[in-house]
Amino acid sequence: MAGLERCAGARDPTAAEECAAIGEGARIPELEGPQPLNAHDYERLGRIALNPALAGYVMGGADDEWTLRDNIAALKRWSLCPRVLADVEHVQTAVTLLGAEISMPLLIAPLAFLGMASPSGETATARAASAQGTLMCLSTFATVSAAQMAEGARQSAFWFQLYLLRDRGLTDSLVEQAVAAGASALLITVDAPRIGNRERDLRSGFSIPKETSIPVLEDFSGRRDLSAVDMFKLVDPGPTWARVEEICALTELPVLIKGVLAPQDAKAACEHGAAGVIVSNHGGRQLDGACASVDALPEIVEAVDTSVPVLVDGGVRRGSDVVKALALGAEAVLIGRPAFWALASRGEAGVAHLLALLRNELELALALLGCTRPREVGLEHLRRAPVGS
Ligand code: FNR
Ligand code: LAC
Repeated sequence: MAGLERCAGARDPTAAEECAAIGEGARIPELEGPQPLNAHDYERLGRIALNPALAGYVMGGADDEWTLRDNIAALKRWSLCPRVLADVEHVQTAVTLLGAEISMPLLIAPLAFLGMASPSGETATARAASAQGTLMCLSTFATVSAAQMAEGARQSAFWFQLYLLRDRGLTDSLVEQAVAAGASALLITVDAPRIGNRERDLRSGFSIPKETSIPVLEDFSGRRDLSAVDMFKLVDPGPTWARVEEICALTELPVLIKGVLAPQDAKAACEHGAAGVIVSNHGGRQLDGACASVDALPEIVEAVDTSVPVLVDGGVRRGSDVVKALALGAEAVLIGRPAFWALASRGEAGVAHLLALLRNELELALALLGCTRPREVGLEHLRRAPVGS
């Protein structure tokens, strides 16, 4: 499809205008059309590639979207303080996380319904992540089962994201299926006992067409188009840490708890068997007014005191955002929406390209900061940006 002509036919006029500004730039052979240079370009392309209701589901947050915006703003409230003459001829981005080496401290967060962005959504995303030396987290609300994804994305390491469902037998069987399919970690999302109030979806009538396969629903008879609210009726609002312990006892895999903002909960996660904590407010999609995830990070890092790795997500769009998260004590970050946009606009090649762009940005940010590897970044590299900046 011709790039800029495609922008002209876009369904979202603002996105079309912004997309035209991307221009042709340096060409990436396997990508047609406007050449994205960064995650923002992918957002513009993704917004025109998807129908408005699905694009709204992806970009949206809860209520007035304060937390959604604050995730981005909070990263900008920090500025970087580089060191010089530090011999940065050889900079490497690879890190070891839970015993496995990945090419950079950046993973793809769990994202529901990736098959609505591109026909082989989850599989393509897993392959792209693996090709770039990192991994993706497969959502409970994926459009393929863990076994199907593993079949299509052989050799691709992945983590499995678990929602604690009302049906405990089904929840346990999801864990078994993920283990059998070769997941290398589980992450239990705990910030969504109910779905947040997403008014974009209410206005647009966003729904998951009945033709879209959602394996976790396969037992449901009389399937119709479903809203995200319908999907969350599967999720148990009742579990406590005891249920986390039960899940930990089901598997040898490391279990991480995703969606923690309070240091007390991070401590509790460690006490109840978690192998890691993911500081997250679900990309601003749950409790609006919740603090930005990077603002919650330092106290959580202090609370767990190196006993387990702390990861963070929300608003990461640049390599310089990654180094800020590292400086605040995160071992790695996850990206959500940018991967959805890249998949929607350019499929597997787009996701791989987005990850390559972010890794290059990270490598450059490390060099310019005076660091040769991610672990060298520390609080000494951060300053509070002047108020109002
Ligand atoms: C999500 N997120 C999410 N989280 C989760 O634990 N299970 C899931 O199925 C989903 N699904 C999902 C769909 C879409 C469209 C979005 C945008 C987000 C939350 C996700 O894992 C992550 O926490 C945020 O997306 C991170 O914020 P950014 O990077 O999108 O700003
Ligand atoms: C979301 C889910 C599915 O945020 O986690 O839409």
